Amino acid sequence: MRLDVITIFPEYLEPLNVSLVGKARARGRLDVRVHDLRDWTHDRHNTVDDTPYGGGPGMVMKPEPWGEALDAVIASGTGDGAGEGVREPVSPVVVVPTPSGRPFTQELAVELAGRPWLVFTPARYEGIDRRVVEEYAERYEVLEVSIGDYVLAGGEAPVLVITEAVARLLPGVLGNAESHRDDSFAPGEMAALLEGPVYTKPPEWRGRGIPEVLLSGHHGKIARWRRDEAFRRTTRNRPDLIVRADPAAYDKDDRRI
Ligand code: 6GU
Repeated sequence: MRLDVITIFPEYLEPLNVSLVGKARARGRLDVRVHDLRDWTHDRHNTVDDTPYGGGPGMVMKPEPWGEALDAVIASGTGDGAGEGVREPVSPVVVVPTPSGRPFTQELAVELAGRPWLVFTPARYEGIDRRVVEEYAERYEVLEVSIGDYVLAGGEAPVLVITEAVARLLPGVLGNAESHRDDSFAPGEMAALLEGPVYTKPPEWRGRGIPEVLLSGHHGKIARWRRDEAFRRTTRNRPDLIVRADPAAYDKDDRRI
């Protein structure tokens, strides 16, 4: 999978060299390219923003640098340009992080993980001139995405969040292919339940033991205990998820006990 990020703070994306995403890059599962938006400005001050039409606080990112940057980056991967990003000419999904976007969910992460090429356009200030989204939506898939109901100063942190959620779903990135099958929020029979508590060695720590059932070796009982704990935790932390849960799905395993 190829990821391009166009930003005025390339250094903000340094964490993409670390941990899971960094390893995915080192292993060749991810081709990440970070670009400085100011490379596509032409004035002495490398201006990327201006005052909003209609007035109001803050600044708006100018359309011209974004247009030139997106044209150059997209051309480098579609066979129209000098670079060769991807083997066959493919179309990118342009991901625009914005608090006004559609919610980023595990379902959307799964969808994006199935795409060959994502181009991120994290903005600062009050966002990007609307015409940029209009222009590229005519030629490409453009997704405006929010990572939650709060306002950040820019889209770079959301790019890190989205990239990590997507990268860990790519084949061969997580050590254990099974380990995201029962993630909290994973589509499937445990959908809409948070994961319960986990334990490892030592069997006693500061006087605290391990739930007996986990030492029983009884897989059916362990599965039911985990399901019950997941329900308990979800009820406490995310009651909104419980109303969407299908109790029959969670009881399915009971006859094995
Ligand atoms: Cl994607 N961007 C910004 N600036 N703030 C946010 C966000 C995105 N998602 C939630 N808050």
